[in-house]
Amino acid sequence: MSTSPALHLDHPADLFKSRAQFFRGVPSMQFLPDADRPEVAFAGRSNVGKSSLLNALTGVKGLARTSNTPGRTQEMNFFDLAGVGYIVDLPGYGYAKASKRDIARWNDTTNQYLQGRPNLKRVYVLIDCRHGLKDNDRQLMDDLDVAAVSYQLVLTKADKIKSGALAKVQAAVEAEALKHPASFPRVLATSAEKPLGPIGGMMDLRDAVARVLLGMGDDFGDMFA
Ligand SMILES: Nc1nc2c(ncn2[C@@H]2O[C@H](COP(=O)(O)OP(=O)(O)OP(=O)(O)O)[C@@H](O)[C@H]2O)c(=O)[nH]1
Ligand SMILES: [Mg+2]
Repeated sequence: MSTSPALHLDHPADLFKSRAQFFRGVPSMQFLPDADRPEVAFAGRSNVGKSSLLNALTGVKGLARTSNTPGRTQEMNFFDLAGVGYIVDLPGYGYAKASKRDIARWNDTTNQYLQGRPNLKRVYVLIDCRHGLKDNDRQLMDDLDVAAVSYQLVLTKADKIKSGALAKVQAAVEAEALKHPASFPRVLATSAEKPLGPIGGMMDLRDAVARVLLGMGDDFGDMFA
């Protein structure tokens, strides 16, 4: 497949053979890097597993800071992948005990970013498979619909429930995704703990993210497979 001379990839997901690197923590819009390359962002409720998924996705342990304490990620953290694009780990929303200041920060900075970033090619909206969609997830989906920012829903922590229950949640979330114009119809199920198992879903996510960053368009062929 064709890429820049420095990159020889047999498959899009091979992009992840390059080691992702921390690029910059961004507390407010003025610190954003130039919008000179494609970018994808990971959004979701606090503690849903955004930072863990990013570590599993890139295969770089400790790249994004994870924690049992909700609200761990407080800035937008930018990671560079092979100079091709940025992957952004966003602060979580919906943490009941967050201070007013933190909530305001999410609302202002992260919303501004999500709705006004020209090179933001896709948002991955993470949903804990044990809880399904919550109202604040739906709010984000509505906002992204209005801003016409394309997004895909990704179930996290798939190792925590049985496969039958997972399939049910996946079907329910997929049914809801179909009603949102900017949402992908297909919902991925992932686990950061068991990334290579049958429920790991990591190869699908790697393929999806790499295609977006490489500007290859989506593999609609197996979208409903
Ligand atoms: N079993 C299991 N635990 C997970 C998985 N992903 C994340 N966790 C755990 O969930 C907790 C939260 O993970 P984080 O990755 O820090 O979540 P986050 O969404 O980045 O959280 P904030 O930055 O606070 O918004 C940690 O204790 C993780 O170890 C998973 O796939 N399986
Ligand atoms: Mg985090």
